[in-house]
Amino acid sequence: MRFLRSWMSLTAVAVLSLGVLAAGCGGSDTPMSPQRMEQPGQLTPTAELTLSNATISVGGQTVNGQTVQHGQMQGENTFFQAMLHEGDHLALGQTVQVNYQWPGSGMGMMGQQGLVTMYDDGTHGDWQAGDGIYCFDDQNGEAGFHMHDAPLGMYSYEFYGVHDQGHHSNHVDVSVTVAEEPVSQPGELMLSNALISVGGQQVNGLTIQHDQMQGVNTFFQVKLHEGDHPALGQTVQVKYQWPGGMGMMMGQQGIVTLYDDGTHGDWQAGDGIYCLDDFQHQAGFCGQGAPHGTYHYEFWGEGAGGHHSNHIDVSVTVTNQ
Ligand SMILES: [Ca+2]
Ligand SMILES: [Ca+2]
Repeated sequence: MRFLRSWMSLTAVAVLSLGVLAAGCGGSDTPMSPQRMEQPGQLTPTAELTLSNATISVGGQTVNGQTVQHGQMQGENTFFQAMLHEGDHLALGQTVQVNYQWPGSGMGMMGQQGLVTMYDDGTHGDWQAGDGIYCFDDQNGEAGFHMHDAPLGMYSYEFYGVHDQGHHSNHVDVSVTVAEEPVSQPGELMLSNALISVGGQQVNGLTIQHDQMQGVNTFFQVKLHEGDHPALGQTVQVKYQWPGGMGMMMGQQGIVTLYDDGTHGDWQAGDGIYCLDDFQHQAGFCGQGAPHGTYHYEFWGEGAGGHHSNHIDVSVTVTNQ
């Protein structure tokens, strides 16, 4: 009996859907995309929405999944951006939303939460109207973490597209942690702000396309402190592990050195910021034969007495999708 009832209700739904479809086909005032005109028999009314490239940046630096310090963000806004597709086209005139959840200001307290909308109409910080890239420049610190009174801790963001017919895209989660500027004890080395960039774009934790950075150098940079001063004349090393290539379990691995002496791509000698411009593609992932997959990097500082700083892990994934 239960089976019969559910069968009957299924039939009713099917009849209703056919009715709606027939009405849609018959009405000359119903706007239809060219894609649907070519395939009138398809029951799917619209192509699936796909959200990609969700990024959060501050001052032009992508901070997805990173730990940032209040001091780094002075005078900058939190900027949200994502790309929306409908089938294999850019999704135009739709909506992208971001659910945000701030960290609590006290033990066990829930932080501020809410929803902001991203735009593709040239307003609210959107660079170009109608290109399928939706943006929101959060000047007032509504969802962002750049205001000086924003609490410390982890901020969670959930991006998703909403079609004007009501259905949602996939959801993409991004988190950012806001921390105090690290201070170490006198004599203790402390590493912070490890970053890997390609063509001036920070790529920590990101998935990038092999074609986008072919032949560009991978750039490594990190800050080393000792107490509350920059740590000068020390050594910073990065251990790298490439993904395995075709049929290989383990990829190439090794150690490279970062410099604070104005050589090897270091912008300024003796400022405690250690760099390496990897133009030989020794550790980086931009060389022609660099395999696809996830590259792992472990940064640490070494003092004259051989003692190590904290270690920082950064990964970057390369695809050809
Ligand atoms: Ca746009
Ligand atoms: Ca330097």
